[in-house]
Amino acid sequence: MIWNPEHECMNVDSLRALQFARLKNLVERVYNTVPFYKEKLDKAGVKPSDIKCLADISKLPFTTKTDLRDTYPYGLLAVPQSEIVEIHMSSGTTGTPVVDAYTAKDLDDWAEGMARTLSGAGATHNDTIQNAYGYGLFTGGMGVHHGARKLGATVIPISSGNTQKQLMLMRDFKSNLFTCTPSYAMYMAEQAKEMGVDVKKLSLRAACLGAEPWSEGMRNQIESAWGIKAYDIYGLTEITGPGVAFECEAQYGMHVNEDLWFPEIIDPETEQPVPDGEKGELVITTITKEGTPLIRYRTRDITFIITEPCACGRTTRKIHRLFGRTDDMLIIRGVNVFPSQIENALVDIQGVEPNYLIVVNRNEETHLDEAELHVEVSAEQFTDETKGMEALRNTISSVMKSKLGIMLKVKLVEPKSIERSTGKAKRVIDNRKL
Ligand code: DLL
Repeated sequence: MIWNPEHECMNVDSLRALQFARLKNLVERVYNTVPFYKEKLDKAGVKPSDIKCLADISKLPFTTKTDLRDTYPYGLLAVPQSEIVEIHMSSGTTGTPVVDAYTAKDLDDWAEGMARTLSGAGATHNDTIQNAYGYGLFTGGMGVHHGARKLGATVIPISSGNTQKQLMLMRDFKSNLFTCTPSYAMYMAEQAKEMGVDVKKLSLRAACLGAEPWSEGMRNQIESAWGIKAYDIYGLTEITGPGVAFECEAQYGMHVNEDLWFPEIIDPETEQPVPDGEKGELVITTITKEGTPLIRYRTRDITFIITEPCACGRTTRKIHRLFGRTDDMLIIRGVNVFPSQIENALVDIQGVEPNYLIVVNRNEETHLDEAELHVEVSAEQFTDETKGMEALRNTISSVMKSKLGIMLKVKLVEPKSIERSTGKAKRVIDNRKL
């Protein structure tokens, strides 16, 4: 179902005109109200009046995560604090959180983005949505919640974890759709099997999964384990949260809610825009945001704009499933490796689970990087017989060599020995002191 045909199926010229009007208004607003932006634009020699068409967006300077940290907590507010009704934040590696502050109108836009997202997965006001994203400062829980309220569905705010109760409520309240990270969806299915619960007998039709990279292979596994359709959804705290982009029934690429969040793809090195269809870093401008608007925010996420029109009828542009983040990319002996590539390769190998951990060390003597890939063997395959395990290890090694171009030391570990996550899974332990 298309939640908002007026905006989601808008004539493209009208959509560009709307985006331009909103962009112009945004630049004027922040220039006049946020000293940080006035300084940034002055330094770049750009005045709001220089924005004469949508393409002029490329004249504007980028905003980065460091800018957000440097202005913590409220340095980017574009409205009086009395107008802020909710805040969220995420903490990253340095510990200083990045903050997103919302006015009532911002919450409404967020709910709109999420209502479109849930509708994209087929949800209607008749459905019961079990929300297993974490509630709190993380945007997953509240984002789905606001969207489900707008849709008029019944929302079960169970939050993440407590798998036994998740399964019980799915059964008792006949949940039709659930939302969580892909790794938690896998884990729940695994637990259900152990508890003797047949999840295919539940009333579930679909799941909206995101907040971490996952692969097509993982999608297939989740869909067949649950007997549902699994949809990819995307967003980030800085840019409001989930609801920025979502998959429709075509399940190929995520429609960006671009009347609210304007996307660009740039080459992360040269910082120049790349043509549609070419991979690069996603940059987003929050064209309607009031609380903490962001101009040309560098997401660090790698994707491309899909050029073919979508059969679903939406005219909003789609981004491809994410390839990873520029800052999660491991450079092992000069070769760029994304954890999601490893997952993609693993799902095709018989006898292993897509549960893995990459441990990277730097050899003290040779100063070379050594990556060890810990892979869980499936319960059916696991034996004490060394020959069989040795053969499996060799298979994984050679698949990695041919798909990633590097030799990884492979360590097979016992079924269920890699820590499970009810939120975002941790895939990399980097012990290098870089
Ligand atoms: O993860 C928001 C969210 C919640 C999205 C629920 C989807 C569902 P953050 O914690 O700020 O916000 O993390 C944002 O997670 O920049 C991506 O690197 C990654 N990410 C989010 N969705 C996807 C996805 C939420 N579908 C960061 N595929 C983003 C791959 C994703 N990576």
